[in-house]
Amino acid sequence: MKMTFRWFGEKDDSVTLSQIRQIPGVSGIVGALYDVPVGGVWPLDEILALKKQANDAGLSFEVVESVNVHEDIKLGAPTRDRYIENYRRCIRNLAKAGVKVICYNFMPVFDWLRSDLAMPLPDGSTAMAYSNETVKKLTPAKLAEQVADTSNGFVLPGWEPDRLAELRGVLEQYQNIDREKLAENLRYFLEAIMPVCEETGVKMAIHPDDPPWPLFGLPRIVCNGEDLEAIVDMVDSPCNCLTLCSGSLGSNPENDIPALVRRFGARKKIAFAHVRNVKFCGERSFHESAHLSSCGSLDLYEIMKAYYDVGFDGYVRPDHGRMIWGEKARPGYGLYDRALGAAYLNGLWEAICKEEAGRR
Ligand SMILES: [Mn+2]
Repeated sequence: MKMTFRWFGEKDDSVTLSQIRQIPGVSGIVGALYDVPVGGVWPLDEILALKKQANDAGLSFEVVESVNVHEDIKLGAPTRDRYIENYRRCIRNLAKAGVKVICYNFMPVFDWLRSDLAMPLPDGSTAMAYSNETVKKLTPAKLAEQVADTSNGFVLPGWEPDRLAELRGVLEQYQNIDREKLAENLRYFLEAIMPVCEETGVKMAIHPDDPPWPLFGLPRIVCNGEDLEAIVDMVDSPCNCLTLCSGSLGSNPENDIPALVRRFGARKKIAFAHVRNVKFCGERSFHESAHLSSCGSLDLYEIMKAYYDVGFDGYVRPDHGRMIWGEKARPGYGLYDRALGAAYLNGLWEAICKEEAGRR
């Protein structure tokens, strides 16, 4: 298991590489180039510069999150082949810089959604939350506005102004896209890029939809075990893998996370693990919580035990954290609570490893 930490770059992150380097057990960053528009090719020199920055700070850079998929690919538009060719070139450039895993998602329009980016918790911290009641009352445009107003001045991934400017037009284009069509477009994309992945050894790791249910009538195809199974079977390749995000999938109590880890871990389909906790607050409603099992609805010990049992040796990150100790940072991406999360996951892992070694 290789513990990593997402980093948004010198310009766009309140957390520094030297702070990340000091979190015990964290060996690398999960990064991206945020200046390249969706659909563009990431320049090799810029990727190498990011890698050098990380390496100079004593951290590896082997995981990218995300190379976003252009909307035309998801829509199956006639222009998609040009964007797919760019994606292939992107994979080649990332491979040249030593990147091993690319996390991506196939969510129409909205990358991820919360109704509240700073819900106060009883201990005085704040966390990102989703209330079905609130979302039902808002239009997509209103929600986008609300996200922009409460993000502490940061532009959130998936909520970039250029993407939101075209919101209405893009939503209209999806009117003729159902689940089957969207899945077919994913298959087309995967079939086109897998040869490059196999040649370069880069694994594509699809992130589940967050939250894992349809929004505003838009189809969603990465919501549960059945969906994940359909995707890994869509194109048979060792590079067609998953980012198993316990928080995203776990927002639906019907998703049994340890069982999913065992099911897909046994097939070596999990390239990247996002491990965090959520607390259910009613039908399609939840808030993110501290990682500790007793703070949320998921059993993090059982999740880590499942990773151990399937011999998981991939990348993991604590994913999101609450905002604690007065920190001002990108919602979900402060230093303190994610560092606590990493330390806790490392603690569970050490205990599980030693317990199991004693048994043999
Ligand atoms: Mn995640």
